[in-house]
Amino acid sequence: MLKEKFAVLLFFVCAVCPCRCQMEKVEPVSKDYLHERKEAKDARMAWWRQARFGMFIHWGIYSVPAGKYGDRDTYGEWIMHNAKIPIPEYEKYAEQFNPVKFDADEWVRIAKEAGMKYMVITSKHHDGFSMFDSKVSGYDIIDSTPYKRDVMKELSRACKKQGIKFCFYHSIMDWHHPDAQSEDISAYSDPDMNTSPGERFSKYREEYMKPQLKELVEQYGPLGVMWFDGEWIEQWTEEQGRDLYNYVRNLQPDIIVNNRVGKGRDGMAGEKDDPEAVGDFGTPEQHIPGSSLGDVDWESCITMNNHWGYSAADKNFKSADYLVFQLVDIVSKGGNYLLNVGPTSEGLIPAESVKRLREMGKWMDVNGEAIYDTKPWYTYGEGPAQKKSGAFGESRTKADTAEDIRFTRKGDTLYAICLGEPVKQLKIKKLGKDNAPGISFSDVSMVGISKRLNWRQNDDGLVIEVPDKLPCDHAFSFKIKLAGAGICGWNFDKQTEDGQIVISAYVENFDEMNWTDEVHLYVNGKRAVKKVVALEPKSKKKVVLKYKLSEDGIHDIAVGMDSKKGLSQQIIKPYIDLAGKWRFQKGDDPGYKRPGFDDIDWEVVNLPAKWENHSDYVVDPAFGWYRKSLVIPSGWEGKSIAIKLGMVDDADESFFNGVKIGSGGGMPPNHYSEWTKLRVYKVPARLINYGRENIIAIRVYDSGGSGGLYSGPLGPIEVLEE
Ligand code: FHN
Repeated sequence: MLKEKFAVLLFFVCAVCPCRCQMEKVEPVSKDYLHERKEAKDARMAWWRQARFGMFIHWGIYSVPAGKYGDRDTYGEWIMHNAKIPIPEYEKYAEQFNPVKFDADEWVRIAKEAGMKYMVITSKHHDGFSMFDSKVSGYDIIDSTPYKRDVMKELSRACKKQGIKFCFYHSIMDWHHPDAQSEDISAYSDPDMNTSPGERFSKYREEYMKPQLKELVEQYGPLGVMWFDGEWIEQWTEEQGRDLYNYVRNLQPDIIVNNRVGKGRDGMAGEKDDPEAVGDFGTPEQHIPGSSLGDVDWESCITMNNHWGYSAADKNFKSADYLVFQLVDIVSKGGNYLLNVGPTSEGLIPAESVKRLREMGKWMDVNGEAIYDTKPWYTYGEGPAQKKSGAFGESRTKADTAEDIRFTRKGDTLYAICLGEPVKQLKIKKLGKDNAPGISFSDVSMVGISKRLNWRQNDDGLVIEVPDKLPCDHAFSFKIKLAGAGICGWNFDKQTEDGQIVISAYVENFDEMNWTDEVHLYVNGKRAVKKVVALEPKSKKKVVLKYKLSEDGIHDIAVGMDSKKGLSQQIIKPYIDLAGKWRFQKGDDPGYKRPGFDDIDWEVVNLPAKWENHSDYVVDPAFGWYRKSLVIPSGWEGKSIAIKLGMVDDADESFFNGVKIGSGGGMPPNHYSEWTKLRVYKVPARLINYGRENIIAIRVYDSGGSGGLYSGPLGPIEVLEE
């Protein structure tokens, strides 16, 4: 308070003093937003959680070379770094950047008609070029290009006019700013310019990055989201992230900031399970989590082809069918879908992207209610595709049979979205009396068709009569009114070292009267645990069931009520997790795979952490051999096992007791498909020493030496029937 009084006094003194002395600017007291109350965060995030679908735009002067440099045309927005283009030469692209065909209203209309509710555009990518009017930098669209128009002003206005939330992407890493250089990011030919440890970086942060963020908020705000990136550089820390988070929230208190403001992202999976990590939502990249992340806010950002920035030669576009599938899969798991476009240097969104967005828009016009403002159901879905390849991030496999279902819910309305064309009848297994004991339905219809549908709930599924003519393509949403009370779903949470299993059963009462009943845990078909549960009208509860498994081997567990026990799940005892301590050695030697090889003085590393921290695009310490010894219980005698290795970039060769069990990638790998491929290798029983030590040896190597990425999951070992 005193400080403000002094400032006002000083103002009057100087206002009249001819010397026009430098007025001491009184910085407003900055508020701490790192410990925000849940209600306040919920209110701030509400629009974002309802939106579910946004447009990501990677646009910059890298669209001028459009992926081509020298004899390679596979570059994208990283062309300056990957083609090692010296700064003076790269700056020339700005002089050629003249997007005369740019039409802000058209871009926003394309996003809006696709069903997107917000737009996140690159204000500055890693190349350091500012695509907005910055007084802090001359390396921007106004001062360095012949175009000289403030495209961000036009876009923010068009978004406002059309009711789309305008948001910015901003890169912390900056290859162009002399104070942001570092050993591994050295773009200047003059070696002195390439080292800016500590103090020079903080100068970049305080005197360049923060002032630019202020310009973005003040010149184009209010903004929806500030989407940071490039946080993996060693100069950046979680502490700086917390400070920057507060700085941006103080500029605009209701802005949303992603977790890449700090170090909360773990590689491409996007989310460290550290609730303290700064940032409002997780950011899986080119990846869709295998299941719902509960009430964690997350958003998958995904390219339409293989590049974020415009790369003329890259025609590897995903189909509209696949894009609709990704949207439904993501929303059924409680996430947002940020789908990318890479406009040309003329200012056009590529025709292939526009065509697919239009197709998605037609689908959203019919099915939007099953997407917007929905929450995940207790289980995200069912169907063969799920079994076939686990998480869907890894490849272009698509769930597309009529048995592949995704669920979303809005209050006591459940949407069952069918990912393949149902003919005559559709059976939803997870809504059968067995699988959802006590739960019933009062009405079933199809989104896009007004008339009510005939249905019956059998023990093994809810069977719906499907109309002959379907209201749309790609995926089909059934609207189901929930009634009754009972078990909506259950989840195997964990198994402790000593074999105690912990299961959560989700019980809900959709009716207007009180409800009481028993929830049972069945182990190998026998009732092992029972719990009495009472629920008031329209309420729900999580019921935790615990049981100690005695025998080693495969156990069937199921949760149910009065002898109605639904889908069972196999639990393997003991639980052998491959995550954890492994021995690591760089380099390559054929002896490294041999079971008897003495690896005692190899480095002990933690997996997958060592790999996940490897996601910084530099050639790297993570390539080499990994070995782990493990005892396979004699209780599994004669059984083959499956080993899950997650996603390796670009290539791996894996051995069990010295025998090759699988490999992914290879030379030259098509790294855009390989690094998203989940490795699951089978080990036939004949290779296994039951009750004794076995050795897994993995060689992880890279193709172009231009770095790579990796993320879990790793294990647990699965026991196969045969
Ligand atoms: O390096 C960037 C990449 O160019 C692109 O911007 C993506 C989008 O999420 N993020 C970084 C890679 O994680």
